Amino acid sequence: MNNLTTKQLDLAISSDGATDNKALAANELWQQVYEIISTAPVFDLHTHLYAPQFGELNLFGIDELLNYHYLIAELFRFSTLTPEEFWRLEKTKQSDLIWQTLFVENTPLSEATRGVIAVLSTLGLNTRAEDLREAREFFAAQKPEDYLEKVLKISRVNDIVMTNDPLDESEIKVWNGDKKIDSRFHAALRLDRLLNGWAETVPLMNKQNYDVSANLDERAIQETRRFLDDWISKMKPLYLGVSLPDDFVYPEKSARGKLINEAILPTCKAHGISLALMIGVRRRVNPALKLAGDGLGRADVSVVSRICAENPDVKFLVTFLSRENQHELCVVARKFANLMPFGCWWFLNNASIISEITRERFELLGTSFIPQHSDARILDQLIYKWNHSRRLIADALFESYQGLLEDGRIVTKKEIQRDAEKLFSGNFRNWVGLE
Ligand code: HDL
Ligand code: ZN
Repeated sequence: MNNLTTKQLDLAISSDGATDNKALAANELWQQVYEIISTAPVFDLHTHLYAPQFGELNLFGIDELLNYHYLIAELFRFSTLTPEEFWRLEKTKQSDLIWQTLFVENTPLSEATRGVIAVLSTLGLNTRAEDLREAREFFAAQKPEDYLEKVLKISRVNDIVMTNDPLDESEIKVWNGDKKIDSRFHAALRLDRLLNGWAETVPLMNKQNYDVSANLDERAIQETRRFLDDWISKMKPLYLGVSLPDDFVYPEKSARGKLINEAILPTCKAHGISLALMIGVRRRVNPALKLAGDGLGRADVSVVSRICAENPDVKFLVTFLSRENQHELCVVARKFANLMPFGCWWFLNNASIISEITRERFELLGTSFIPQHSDARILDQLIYKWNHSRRLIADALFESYQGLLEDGRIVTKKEIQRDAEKLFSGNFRNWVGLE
């Protein structure tokens, strides 16, 4: 515990009369940290949410919550139903089965099942309901625009970054339409199909009148850059993003490697836009589970060293999917100021791992990282994803402050507020050039 002598502690506490600068003794320190972290406005830098203007892409409510692909994967841990039989059910029957199996017949202990419980409880709904009647009535009565305000108020999320695919027909319609998109929703231009599936992407780009061909010649590179320029001016994305497999290498003798070097990185430099690398996903390890069928693999973190070293004028947001890559990511971030580690992504978004990752980040990076993003796919998830993460980040930050106190320096309320602002919004805003 605190080995400051009482004299040092008295001195520390009385060191500065002004309330916000008053030293905080250990016991009141936790209260302050928890209060400040719980209310810090969030800039959620990576989600799959959509502004209301995107219509049916904007998901909320109990049937969407229960059909979250995390829960579909967990259903098959307990149910004898085959994926093929499950996919033949209509959505409400799927959610009935998921509720019955994971929440009634079994105890909801996983992060994803507890998340649904947290949402229902926060909204005053019965978390031990035998069926979904009450929940369905509640959500059916919600006006989407009012419900959005309610969720943003509860979760204290002020800004949301979407994941936008310039090759998706339903998105293209919105971007080419005249609806003004809610300014709290920001675009991120997602490059997965372009970089990880060039052959299938060529006809989609041709359909948008970009003269590209499978053999990726000079013309194709030029036209890809024009495609990116056009979509950047249309979406005004805060960053370009791509998820990459665990065996991604850089440089790479492949269509992806050529596109990254000759189209993506020059575009980032020309527009001064950050590139988000999300590394370690193994897509479709079980295709029968569809979106729930992706897995992970431990990646080679040296690819990030190389890409940061060779592109000092590009700013990289980086996250890895494997727990085993996290410490290495912290060390690489210490070597490159153009690298900003972010989030506890996907299979890492669990209490035990968030706790570990956040502590090693404070130890190696101070507050120069972005601790979390929600990855929410359904609006209501903001309620639990941020509540869970705030508590865990507060614990880790409190422990760091305690260590500082034991080493002989007090921390003030103003400093806690400054740190919380950086961690939950300021570091990201600064990174992408927002005021
Ligand atoms: O590639 C990604 O952005 C991942 O987050 C996937 O969308 C994944 O399916 C997911 O939702 N993770 O939380
Ligand atoms: Zn995601």
